[in-house]
Amino acid sequence: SKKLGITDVVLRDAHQSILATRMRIDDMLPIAEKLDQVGYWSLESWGGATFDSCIRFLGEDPWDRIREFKKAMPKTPHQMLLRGQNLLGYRHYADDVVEKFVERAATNGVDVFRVFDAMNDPRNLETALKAVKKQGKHAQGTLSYTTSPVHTMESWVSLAKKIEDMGADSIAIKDMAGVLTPYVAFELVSKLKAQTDLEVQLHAHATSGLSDMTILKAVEAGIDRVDTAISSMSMTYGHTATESVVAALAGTERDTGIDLLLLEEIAAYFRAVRKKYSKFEGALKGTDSRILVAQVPGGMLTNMENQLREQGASDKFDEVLAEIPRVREDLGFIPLVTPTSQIVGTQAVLNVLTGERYKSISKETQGILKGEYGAAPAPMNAELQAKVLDGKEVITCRPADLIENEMDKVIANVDKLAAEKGITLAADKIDDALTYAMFPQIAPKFLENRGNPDAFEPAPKGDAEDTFTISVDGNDYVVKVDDGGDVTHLASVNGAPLSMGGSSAAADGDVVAAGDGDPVCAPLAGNVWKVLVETGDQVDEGDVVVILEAMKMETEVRAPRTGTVTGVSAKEGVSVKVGDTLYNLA
Ligand code: PYR
Repeated sequence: SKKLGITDVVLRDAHQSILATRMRIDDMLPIAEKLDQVGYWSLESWGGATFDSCIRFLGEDPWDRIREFKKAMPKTPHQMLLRGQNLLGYRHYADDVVEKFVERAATNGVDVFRVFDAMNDPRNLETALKAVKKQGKHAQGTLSYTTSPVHTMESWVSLAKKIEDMGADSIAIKDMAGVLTPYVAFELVSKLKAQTDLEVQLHAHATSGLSDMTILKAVEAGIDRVDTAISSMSMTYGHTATESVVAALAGTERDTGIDLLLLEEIAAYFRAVRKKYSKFEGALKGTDSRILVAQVPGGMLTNMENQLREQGASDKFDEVLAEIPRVREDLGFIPLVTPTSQIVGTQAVLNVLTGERYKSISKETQGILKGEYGAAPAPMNAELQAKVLDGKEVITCRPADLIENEMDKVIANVDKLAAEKGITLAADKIDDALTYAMFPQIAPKFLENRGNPDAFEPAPKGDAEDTFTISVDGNDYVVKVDDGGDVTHLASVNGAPLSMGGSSAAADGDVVAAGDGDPVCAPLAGNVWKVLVETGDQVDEGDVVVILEAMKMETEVRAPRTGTVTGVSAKEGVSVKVGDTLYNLA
C-alpha cells in the first residue's frame, strides 16, 4: 500500500484565495506545534502573493516569516510557490538573481520549491529548477493547467518530459482555476505516471465544484500527493478540505495515515481566526460555474469585481468577463495565472472601458506580445503583435538570455536606498536587496517603516469591534467610530486614499486644473507612476506623457494630438480618478 501524501496549503494559498492574502504570522504560530505533528508531506507556507502582501499590507518581513515557520515547525518540510524566472514579481530577472533568491529561500527554511511559469515555457523554469537542485532541495516542476484548442494530453505529457529532463524531482498539475475534470485528470495522471519517472502532485481549486471528484480520480490513477486545506479554510475560492480526503481514503490502500481528530483541533483554531478577517472574504458561498464557461479563475473573478468597482464600472462586469477569453486567445491561449491572469484581466478592462479594443495597451501586455515573457502555446494575434513591435523583432530566445547579470546592481540599489533614507538593513542585507529588486515600488516604504505597525494595515480585531467597512465613491474603507461618533480612517480595502468630504483627488489638493489649453484626463483610476513632461514641452501626437499604475499594470497615457503642454497637474505617487485632469495641452 502507498500512502497518499498531503500538502496542506493553509499557510499560503488558502488565505491567499479566501482572505485576500491577509493572514498574519501572529495568527499562524499559535497552531504551529499541532500542524507540525500531523505528518503532512509538506506545508505550503511561503511564496506566491504572500511575500507581496507581507510588505504591502501587513508590515511583516517575509524572510522573518519563513525563518519563524521553520523554527516552529521543524519536522515538516516547508514548501513555496515560485514564479520561475519572475521569482515573486512581475518581470523576468537575470539568472544570477534567480540563483541567489533560491539560495536565500533555501537557507532561510524552504525545503520544497514548486516552480511554475505562467506561459508554460519550460525555458523559464530551468534556471530555478537547477538552482533548487544545487541547494539539495526538492525541485517540483509545474504544468500550469488550462484548456484550449492547442492544449492536448500529448502537449502536457511532452511538457512534463521536458521538465523531467531538467532534473525535477516531481511534477505538479496546477489547476489554479478548477477546470480540470475528473476523467481528464485520471487520464493525465495515468499518462504522466506511465511515461515519466516523476512523482505527481495535484493542486486543484474548488471554485467550480470539481476538485473533490478530480482528486479522487487522480488517486485512482495513482497520484502520489495532493494539495488540500484544513476544512475551516477550504472550498469556494480555495481548495478541497484535508479532512474530506483523509476520511474518504481511510481504510483503503491509499490511507493517508493522518489523524482526523488532530485535524479537528486545527480546524477549530482556524475557524475562530477566520472570523477576524471577515472583511476580506469574497461573496461566493458555494460553486461558481462561470469558471467553466468563461474560463476565468476564481481568484481573478473577485479581483476583477474589486477593480471594476475602483474604476466606477461595476456595471461592465459581464462585458469584461466576455472579453477576457478573447484577450487570452489574442495572446496565444496562455494560461491565466500570476502574472498573466492580471495582465489579461487588466487588458480586458482597458478594452471595455476605453470603448475600443487595444486603444490602450498596458506595458505588460506589450511585453507578452514582444516575447518578453517567453513563447505562448499558440500563435498570437499577428496584427496586434505587429502594432506593438512597430518594426522590431519578436524575442524568440529564452527572455532571460537578454538580461545581463544584475545581482551587483541589486545590492548597490539597496545600499543607495538605505543611505538616502537612513534605513538600517537586515543582518543579511541580501534579503532586503532581493525584496527591493522584486518590489521596487513598495519595498522602500516597507523598509523605511519596518517594525512600525502604524505604517501598515491595522491587525484585524474581529466582529465585536467598533470598526466598519464603508463605501465611498465606489471604494471601500475600514473606519473606526468612537463613542462620540468621530470617524477614524484605518485602511483602504482597495488601496485608495480616503478624503472625508469632496472628491478624493481635489480634496487632497494634489491634482488641480492648471494652465490654458484642453485638459487631458485620466482614462483609468490609479496612481500616477511617471510624469514625462513639464510645462512648456512640445509633444507629438502619440507621445507618452504620463504613465499610470492601475490594476497593478502600467498604462501609458499618450498625447491625443501635437501641441504644447501648458500645465501639469499630475504628480508622481498621487492617486487619480477617471476623468481627473492630468495635464493641459494647447
Ligand atoms: C501566485 O503566484 O501568487 C499564485 O498563486 C499563482
